[in-house]
Amino acid sequence: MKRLQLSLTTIGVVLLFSCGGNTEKGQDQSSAVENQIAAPANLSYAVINSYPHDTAAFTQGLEVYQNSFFESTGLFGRSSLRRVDIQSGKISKSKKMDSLIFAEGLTVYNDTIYQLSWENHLVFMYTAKDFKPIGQLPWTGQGWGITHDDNNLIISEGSDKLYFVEPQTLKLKKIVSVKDQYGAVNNLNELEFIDGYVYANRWQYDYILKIDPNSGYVVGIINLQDFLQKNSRADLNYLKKEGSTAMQSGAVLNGIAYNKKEKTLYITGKLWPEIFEIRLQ
Ligand SMILES: [Ca+2]
Repeated sequence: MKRLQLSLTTIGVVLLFSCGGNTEKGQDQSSAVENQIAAPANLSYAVINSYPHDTAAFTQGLEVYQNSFFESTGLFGRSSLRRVDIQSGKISKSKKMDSLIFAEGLTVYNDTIYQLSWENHLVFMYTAKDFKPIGQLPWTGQGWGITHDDNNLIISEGSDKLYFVEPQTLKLKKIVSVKDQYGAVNNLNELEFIDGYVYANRWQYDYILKIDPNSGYVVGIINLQDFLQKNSRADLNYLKKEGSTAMQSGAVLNGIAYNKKEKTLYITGKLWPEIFEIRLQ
């Protein structure tokens, strides 16, 4: 009955405005389309490999640069910047942060490492080659995740917003609001830019979102529910140890890096024992 009433109302509106060139019916439909975002496609994948990962690494950012992982780890007193051998998981270079810094995401742009901090309102910059500090820039919001496209750094701060900023100055160029068919999608965390799309972990959710950076629409979803339990070869009992960081903060999914050559994704989580390589199908 309700549907019938709505239909009659719509007909009335159409009749009322049908004299105009651009009819109210047309406008009505277009605004409806704007508000109706299609449900994201379920992106299937195959797990093709796994590599050891430091279970003390509270992973906040992961990226591949010159055939190594570059990783940022968080927590006060435990934050670090690392270069890690992909196959062995061995740390080949590392820099410990000041104990008052809680490090977050990282990206490498033009041979410069950009490392976020959570509530310190600073972005740290280092040479990618030898981790030599080359400056720091103020950032007003929280820092969660960071990646880059050809011209911009792209930063998340735990909300539904992606901030596109100028790399040299962090000057804001645009803000993209991320949404799906249900509305705003918050808690955007670690990021990776892949073939024109932003992929994002959502804090405390077992999936990775594929986001169109122009519309902000979530166009795809990689479902990773119970992924670690299903795929790990390690003993995961340490994650259940009462009072541990893993129990308190959650050893949640939070790491996405892209292998351009193989077109595969590396995914991991905070304190996870492995980094998994997956290929989207
Ligand atoms: Ca990343």
